[in-house]
Amino acid sequence: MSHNLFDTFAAQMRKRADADFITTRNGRRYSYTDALTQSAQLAGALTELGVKQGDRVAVQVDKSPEAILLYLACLRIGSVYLPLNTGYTGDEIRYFLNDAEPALFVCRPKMEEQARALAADTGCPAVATLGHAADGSLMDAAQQAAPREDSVALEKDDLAAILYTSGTTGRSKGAMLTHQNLASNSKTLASAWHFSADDRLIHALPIFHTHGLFVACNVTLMAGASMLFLPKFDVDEIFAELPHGSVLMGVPTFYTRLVQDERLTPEMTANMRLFVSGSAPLTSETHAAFEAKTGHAILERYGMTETNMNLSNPYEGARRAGTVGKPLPGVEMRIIDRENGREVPQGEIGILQVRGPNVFTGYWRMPEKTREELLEDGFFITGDLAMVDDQGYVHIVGRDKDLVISGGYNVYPKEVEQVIDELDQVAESAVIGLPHPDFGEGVTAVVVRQQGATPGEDQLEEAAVIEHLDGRLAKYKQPKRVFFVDELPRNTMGKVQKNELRKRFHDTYPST
Ligand code: MLC
Ligand code: AMP
Repeated sequence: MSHNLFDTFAAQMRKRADADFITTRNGRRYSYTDALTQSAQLAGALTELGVKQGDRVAVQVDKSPEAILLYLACLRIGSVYLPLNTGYTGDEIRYFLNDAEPALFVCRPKMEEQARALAADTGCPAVATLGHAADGSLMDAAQQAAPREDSVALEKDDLAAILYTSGTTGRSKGAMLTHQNLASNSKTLASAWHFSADDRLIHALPIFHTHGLFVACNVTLMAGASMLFLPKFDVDEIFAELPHGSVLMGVPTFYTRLVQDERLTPEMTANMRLFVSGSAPLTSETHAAFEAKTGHAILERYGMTETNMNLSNPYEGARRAGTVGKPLPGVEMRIIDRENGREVPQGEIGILQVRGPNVFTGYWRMPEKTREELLEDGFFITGDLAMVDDQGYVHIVGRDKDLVISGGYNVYPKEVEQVIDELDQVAESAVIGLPHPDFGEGVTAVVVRQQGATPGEDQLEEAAVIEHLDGRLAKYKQPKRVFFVDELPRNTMGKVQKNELRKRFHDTYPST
């Protein structure tokens, strides 16, 4: 029996043949039959471009239905889908191409020249383009290609995708996700959240991360439901679609923006059956305000790139604010005391570890990193601090890892610090996350100037630091503010005390 995830989806696609799979606000529509035929055409194009089973296909394209068809085409031929944030700069992309050695790099038409140069530098043999209006050389090739109606037979542990997550050392790690990882999690979620063919998901997330790609699209495919694709989150477009949708999935910033709008009412959301939040903590205040304004309790769940979704509040039963619910069926969890490595008693805080068919197989070509985080008994160390309350609900109370989550995007301080430290006038820097009313946490840099730099015209200022980062790091990683201090606070071991900095600059981004 083949474990190709495409086959599971294809069974639904054939059943739901004429039904909408993806529609857009400007009138584009792909039925499930279209998804079958066009993914076969794209699979044909991939084959003609030289992509084989096991090859990586790096994809940095704008959000479009065709990008999802490309993902399906990759599954069909057993190649490994490798989506990249559209915000990544050339330097960032170079790293991923070098590391993953893809057989093909699919880019936006306007980036073709730069992409070809990067591909040449990194030894990537082929480049194709895909635009948001179904344009580009990949779509041309798909029209001419002999379709591949088949799907290759695969084992459970064959890779379906590699998603890069930033690393604490500043080097991004490619999380290897198998067909089984994705299949098991999407089945579990579709059932836990009562997805059916009648659902219409309002899709406003980016499609290069777990949330918008796997949670949203795989669950839709698993249920034979349909999705309305919005290019990005836009409050007006959400309100235009809420009366016609049934489910919305979002990061907390979606909900903090929606609750501030007077259009959010029970009538506006009367057609909706479910609002899901994840990727970052949803505050109890936002949960309560949303419920007060709509009558809907947001369902908060917890996941990671490496594991897909692990914990969820219940569909039926209390969805408790400030908690991420309980382990999903098939997922095991334990909370470990960092000092003695033992499980903590209920009610105490420790490091959350998870195990299950959803958990990845390791980091691409990083066996040591894999061993550090994925234990021999199969448990994965999430790096999040958690506590189970007396009703069995899990609270994520903090992070044991030096990570900032801004608007649902992860930013590893080390990566930003390294680029700031390249400046001659910088002695050292520390990047921290501070409470931010819109993004949850705001990336903030605290910089020590080189000694000898005297106040005056040449002195390094905030704008020059930001300017240096611009073009080197994706916009969302760039600090919203930069502060200068004479020295960084350190503990007796010489380690920078980021907690002290977080206290000192706590009120940098006041709520308005
Ligand atoms: C945009 N900007 C951000 C930002 N998004 N800055 C910090 N953090 C972010 N997340 C920048 C813009 O470039 C712009 O800069 C300025 O901030 C204001 O932009 P905006 O117009 O307000 O942003 P918007 O386009 O509305 O985007 C905000 C957002 C978006 C929250 C809607 O970031 C988003 O869709 N986030 C979702 C991320 C996600 O999918 N995470 C899932 C990861 S998977 P300037 O200077 O040009 O004005 C995962 C696992 C799991 O975590 O459990 O799900
Ligand atoms: P990523 O590496 O982008 O997949 O991000 C995973 C991280 O997002 C987790 O380790 C958590 O720190 C965080 N996260 C995801 N969902 C939640 C949630 N509901 N509450 C708090 N943190 C979350």
